[in-house]
Amino acid sequence: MTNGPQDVQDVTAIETQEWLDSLEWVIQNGGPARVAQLLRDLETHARRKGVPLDFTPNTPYINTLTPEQFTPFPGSREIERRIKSLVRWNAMAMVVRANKNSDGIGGHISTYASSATLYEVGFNHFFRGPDHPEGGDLVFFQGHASPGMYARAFLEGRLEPAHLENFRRELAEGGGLSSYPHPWLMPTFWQVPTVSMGLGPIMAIYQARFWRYLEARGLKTTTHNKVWAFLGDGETDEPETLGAITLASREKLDNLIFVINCNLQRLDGPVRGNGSIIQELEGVFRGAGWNVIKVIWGTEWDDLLARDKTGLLARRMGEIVDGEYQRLSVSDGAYMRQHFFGKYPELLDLVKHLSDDQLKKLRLGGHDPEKVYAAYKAATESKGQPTVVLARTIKGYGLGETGEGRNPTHQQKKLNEAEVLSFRTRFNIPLSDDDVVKMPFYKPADDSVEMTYMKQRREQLGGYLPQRRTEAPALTLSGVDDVFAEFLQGSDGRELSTTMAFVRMLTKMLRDKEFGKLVVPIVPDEARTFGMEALFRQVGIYSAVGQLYEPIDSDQLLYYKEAKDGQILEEGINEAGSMSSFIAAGTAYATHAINTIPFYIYYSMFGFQRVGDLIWAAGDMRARGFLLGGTAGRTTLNGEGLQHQDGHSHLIASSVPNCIAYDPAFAYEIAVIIKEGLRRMYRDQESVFYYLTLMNGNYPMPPMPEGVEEGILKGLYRFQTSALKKPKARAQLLGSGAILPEVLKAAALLEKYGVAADVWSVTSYVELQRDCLAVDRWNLLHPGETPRTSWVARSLEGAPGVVVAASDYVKLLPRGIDHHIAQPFTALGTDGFGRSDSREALRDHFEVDARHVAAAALSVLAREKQIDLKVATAAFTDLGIDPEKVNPATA
Ligand SMILES: Cc1ncc(C[n+]2csc(CCOP(=O)(O)OP(=O)(O)O)c2C)c(N)n1
Ligand SMILES: [Mg+2]
Repeated sequence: MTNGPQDVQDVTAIETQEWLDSLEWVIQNGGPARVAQLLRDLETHARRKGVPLDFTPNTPYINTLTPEQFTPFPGSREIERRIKSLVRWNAMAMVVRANKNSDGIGGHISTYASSATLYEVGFNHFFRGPDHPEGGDLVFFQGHASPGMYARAFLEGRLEPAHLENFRRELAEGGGLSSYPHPWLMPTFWQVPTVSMGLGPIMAIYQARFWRYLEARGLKTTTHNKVWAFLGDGETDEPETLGAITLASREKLDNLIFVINCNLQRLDGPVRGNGSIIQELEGVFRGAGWNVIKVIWGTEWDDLLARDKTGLLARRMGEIVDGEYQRLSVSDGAYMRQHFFGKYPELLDLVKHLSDDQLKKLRLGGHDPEKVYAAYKAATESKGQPTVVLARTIKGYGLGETGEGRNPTHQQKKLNEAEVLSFRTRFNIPLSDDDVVKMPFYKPADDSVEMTYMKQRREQLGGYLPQRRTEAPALTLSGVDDVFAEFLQGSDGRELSTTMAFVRMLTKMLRDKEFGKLVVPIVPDEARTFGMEALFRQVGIYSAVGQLYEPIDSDQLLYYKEAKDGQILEEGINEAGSMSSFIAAGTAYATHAINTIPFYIYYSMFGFQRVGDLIWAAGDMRARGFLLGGTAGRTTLNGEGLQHQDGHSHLIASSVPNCIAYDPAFAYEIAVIIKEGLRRMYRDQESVFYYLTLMNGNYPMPPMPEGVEEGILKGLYRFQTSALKKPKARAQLLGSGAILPEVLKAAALLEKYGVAADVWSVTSYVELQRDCLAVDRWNLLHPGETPRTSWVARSLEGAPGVVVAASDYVKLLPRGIDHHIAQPFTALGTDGFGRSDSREALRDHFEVDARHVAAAALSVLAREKQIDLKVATAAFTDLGIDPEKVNPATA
């Protein structure tokens, strides 16, 4: 008997077949759970015997759901196809017309062209509107697919042709449509801004988690509602897109569905020309614990896969890289036969009964409503896991030779006559050759089958989407004066920081009968930094599962308490996630008609500059709430150095139009500001949000002087008037935040040189500057009328002497108001990278300590000849000011 290679092959084949037969027997008799268990046991056994097994998070490059697992499509395929074609037409016409009317105005055709089926199946069967008896869903639409949403809203009768005509021309007469989803610009339409890639996905994850929080806290039942996030495959390269996906699985967010439009292309070219974005994403999401549903192939492929007994077709499908798929998806049947099936004779055989034309018509999964329907159905029924649907589509689907699947298709804004005609024919739009080239918007009669069907579907699903409502009842805030009263009294000489004062306020707010339960404290692993650990015990940290362990500090009063109804969102070291929670909580008044009040406290340096784009999105989304930049100030945060000491967040804050920013120095200022913020946002329902910097320098908190509330809110008031008798000269010192105590010391120093200095507290350069700019503008537009004056100018009018401003922020902040200060003026600030050192050393380095403030006043007074130059130079020596010192701005 020989034992040659052929025999080995035969034996291997027989052995394989025996194993497969056994498995088949278990599949038939034991069911899927038993099969899975058996395979796990086999794997464990092999590993224990030291067999190295490859780790693969991937499944073959075929649909996740088998044809048997498909639920029959419940709608009318034919009517839905016609509706979809009409949406496609109007979306395309809108962009093309806009660019004809106004060359270069932009817009996107190819993204929606690739995702029309993904959206239409959602609209007709899944997305729940706000009037659904079980509540509505929230859909994050892919930003540059907006033409499709507008086109649908037009067919639904929610937008007029004039709106579509003015796509991207919002300033046109009668208004227009914003390029992308912007609730700020279209506050009754768009709910979430999505076009900054990556922000939609991360916001969606935290949104879904916040819904759980609302339910756990007894504020709203959200059990039946879903958060849908539509994103591009290119968009998944943004770290924000994938950076928080493990939170979704850890929290078992089965109320969250991602739909990734895998058209394999981004703006410049293929997302993964030399690889497979679908397989890559499958691995990432499965590895992170998500339910992954791949929708790659359309129904036409089912028969081929069923007849492919050896798995060769599935193998071939997995061999091809995306760059080649991009070509295959738009090539003709002959090319497919040769290049796709032709690799293996068996596969050629498999498709020999199909003509080239039939091969060309083998659809992809994302363009097949039945496949998409089945995927969404499975996604909505997922238990205990979030779901991602990876749907394969063709970018620019239906746009003809120059658009479909081509690399420049993302930027395509125009179609030539032949392309328009063929689009019309392909999608069966009832327009004649003559009409069609004029690209009219087209809407069938209201009582047509399509319009009736469309409306009925939306009625049954609870109304139109997107649709933004603001029905949250206003809060009365009747107890708010009591909450804050104690902070107006001062601390009786006791030294404390503004952070401590704020935390005490937060503690009191949490106890308020009306709004205490609505307060949402958010921290990114910094609660101890801010002295907030007492709140752990008091209100608990939210955890979907409660506390499954006995905390190590359980014997202590202030232990780390996690609870199902915990109120604090402890986000871990994750400013982007925390900001997404802030947005979810800050917009719940619109999403859920609940006025939750977020207080997000973080290291101020990791706010505006780190997650500035999310803060911008919060502004766009009309979020309300309080951002608290803790450990703020370039010189006030002892020792931390260049990466932690913030001297510019207020500058960036000033660029967000509805962000009201304060740099308060005293507890009573914070009390007045937060009280006003609560009133404006939750009683008067204004779409603004607040930013306050908080410091950890300790000093006594004075009682509030009479009549300063208006000044605190406007940004400037006189805190102290000099009592110096017969002064030689006078100065007005403006101090803010942590530097105000230095300025008070400077005022005392100046008296020694015969200068009487009044001290002003500047709570907000941002607000002062906005007022100045508004006044400037009015005066410009009304040259013939009595000029208006700003709060700064009115406040400082007649105040004698020179003005010196000092803050722990860059000089540009006070410089933003200097044209409204009539007196000689100079600004001190903390421009430059800084150093790790003590507060004292840093304030010397940046020239913002009491000595430098006093010296600056004397310098300006000398230059203005209000004091003798000798007095100033002597003072420089006295105070130890080195005029040749290194410039901190460039050091
Ligand atoms: C943060 C950010 N960077 C860049 C862009 C510009 N941009 C808009 S769409 C796009 C390509 C999108 O590709 P993909 O996510 O695959 O979406 P598709 O259009 O293919 O569906 C780019 C780069 C943006 N909007 N946001
Ligand atoms: Mg793409």
